[in-house]
Amino acid sequence: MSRIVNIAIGQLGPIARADSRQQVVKRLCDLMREAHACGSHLIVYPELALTTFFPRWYMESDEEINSFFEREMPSAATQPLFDLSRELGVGFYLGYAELASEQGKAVRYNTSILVNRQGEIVGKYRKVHLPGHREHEPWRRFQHLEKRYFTPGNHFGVTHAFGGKIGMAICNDRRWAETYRVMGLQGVEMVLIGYNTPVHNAPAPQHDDLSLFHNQLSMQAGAYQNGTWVVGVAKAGMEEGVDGIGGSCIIAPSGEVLANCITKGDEVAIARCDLDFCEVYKRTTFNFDAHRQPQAYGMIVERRGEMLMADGSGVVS
Ligand code: CDV
Repeated sequence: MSRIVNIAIGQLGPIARADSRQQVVKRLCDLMREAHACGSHLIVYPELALTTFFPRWYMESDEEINSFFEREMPSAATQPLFDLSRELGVGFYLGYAELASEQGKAVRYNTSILVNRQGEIVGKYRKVHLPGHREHEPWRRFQHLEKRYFTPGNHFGVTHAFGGKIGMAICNDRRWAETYRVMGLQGVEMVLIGYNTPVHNAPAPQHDDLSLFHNQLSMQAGAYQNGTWVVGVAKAGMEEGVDGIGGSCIIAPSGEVLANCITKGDEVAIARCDLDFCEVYKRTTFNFDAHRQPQAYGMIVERRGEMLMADGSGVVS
């Protein structure tokens, strides 16, 4: 079986609050057709790719909040994307807001799915690292209320698909070494990541100029240190008054960027990815079995925050 996966970035430009699911799905279908014309097997769309990035607004009404969520997948509105996937033989990663029902209770997740070339869902991931805050913080230029609107997921899994081991993460997850390493320990060969990242970081505006650098730095480190391909895909541009970074790219296990978008609008960029290229990293520098020292890493799972040092420095979590 071929170990080459032709990957397409399906970067989106802004989605307005007033845009319907049907309008957005049409844009996703257009990108899929373009990816297919370029010979792609799999197209990767951004985080929360069916609506505007609604956590920028403080809302209290369940009805209003739930209007941004999907109760089923596929739904009537998203079925055309699944139909096109089957027709063209192009799989996809799609981020969306999921309204799940657990023991009769509604639970909201920031979710992504992996769909194979037959248009079937073969993997689901729920965002683990939810950034931002829970309550209204009027001092910010815009809100980032992911902690209010979503429950965190608790698992980084890997799916056997596209001839290899495929992992998923969502936006803020890409900044955390643990995200990649937990999947690296499952032999991941390609990590798919959709994101919405405002250029302006309210708690640390001095980082604004470094937004694109930090985006690429995190994904390149994750790729190299785990010998895996990484595909990062933005929803970019000026959306409802908030500027989002672009910088969508495909990174090889060497840490090198193989392809990237050059706009902040709807754009396809492609790369031919050989999953066997992971092997030389996984069997040498990052041969986990030969070189990792897990007995020295206990703190990673024993505690969440930095510990207070004997001299009183550090942070008490
Ligand atoms: N959607 C995100 O998770 N965004 C965060 C921002 C808030 C920093 C990110 O890590 O890109």
